[in-house]
Amino acid sequence: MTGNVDKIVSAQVIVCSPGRNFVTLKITTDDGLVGWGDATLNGRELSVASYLRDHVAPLLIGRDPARIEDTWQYLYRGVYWRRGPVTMAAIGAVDVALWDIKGKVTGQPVYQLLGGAVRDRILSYTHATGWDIPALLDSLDEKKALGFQALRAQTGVPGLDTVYGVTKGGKPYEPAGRGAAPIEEVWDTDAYLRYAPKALAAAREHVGPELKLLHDAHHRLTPNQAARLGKSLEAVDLFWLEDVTPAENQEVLRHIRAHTTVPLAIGEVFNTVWEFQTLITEQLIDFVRAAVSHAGGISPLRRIAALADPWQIKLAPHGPSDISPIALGASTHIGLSTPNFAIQEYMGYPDLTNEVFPHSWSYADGHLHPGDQPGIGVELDEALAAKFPYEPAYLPVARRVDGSMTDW
Ligand code: EZ4
Ligand code: CO
Repeated sequence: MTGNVDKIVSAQVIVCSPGRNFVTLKITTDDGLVGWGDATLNGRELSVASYLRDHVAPLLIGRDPARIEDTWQYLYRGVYWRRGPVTMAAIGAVDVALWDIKGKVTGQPVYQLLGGAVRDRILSYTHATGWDIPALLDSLDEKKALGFQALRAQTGVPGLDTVYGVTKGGKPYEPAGRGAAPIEEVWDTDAYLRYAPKALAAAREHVGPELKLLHDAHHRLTPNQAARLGKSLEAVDLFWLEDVTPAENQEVLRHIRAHTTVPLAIGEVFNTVWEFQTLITEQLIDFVRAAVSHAGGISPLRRIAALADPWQIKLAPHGPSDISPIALGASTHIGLSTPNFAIQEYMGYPDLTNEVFPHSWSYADGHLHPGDQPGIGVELDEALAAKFPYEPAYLPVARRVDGSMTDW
């Protein structure tokens, strides 16, 4: 080590809304290197921006950008008030930005610094969505034609006007709605349970045995409803059934596991290894769905994957449109270099988002690759981003037919 240690000289937060809101962290070193991180938290963007601007950026100035792990520990252990989505999204942006800088310092893509590629390309899945079964089957065909070999299938439910994961009229699905307050949806789990098995059976019959089919129940079932749904879907041979129950109570997963072999995927709303500990060590899930940004960055997501590996549980990072192309890029470096990685969610981005975040990662034939640019390989076009200022937007909320609130 020479005496000439590099230092962080600025940490700026940029909130932009090219079609949807994104929070981006830009860390600059005194050598003029720039690292980018994603701090987007859907519907709570400004809270993470404030956490970073008001409480993290001042602490980063003067720190050595090479000390990624020490900075992570400092921001996690060093603040007393640890965990939670806002905190961890903020720390995640710092971690990814520092890995980006380390890649640029060494001239290596980040996956090389993580041990190098263990696979040639990263299996990805995207969303097929149709308001009714014929529309779902058309959507499956359309996504298959783009090369996808794994597809999440979601349909509308007769009697309901709005359903998670589904659009009417073939529009791309984007859960957050612009406006000063969340859209209120009416949800009926019984109606869903009457229809979803039919729709998924029709989807399997349509696509044949090989295509991987996934489904997201989005936290809406009781343990017993989940167990029954899992049993009824066994012949569909799902790649996974996601977020069957609200995951705060993890004990209920034991009941579900005892009754069905449908593979379970959980964890997009989790943000530390501690929320996965029981699920992993009791083998209550098959796939960890944490997002690189929301789980605190590359460093802790690799630790979660390492914990999962001996239980033969695989990493399948969250990758919806509310994860910016920076976090998606970071996720592809993990996917390429982590042995127990399974699949990356890839909803894709509108053209404008791809222009605002130029990136080296690419999609081809159902797979992603991070590219070989030093660092993460994604940046923000600040001049273009400035043309799209923040607009209030929220995820919907859901009420039961009697008007009471339920899980969205
Ligand atoms: O609802 O990203 O598996 N993917 C998902 C997503 C989440 C949104 C919430 O911001 O469940 O569509
Ligand atoms: Co999900």
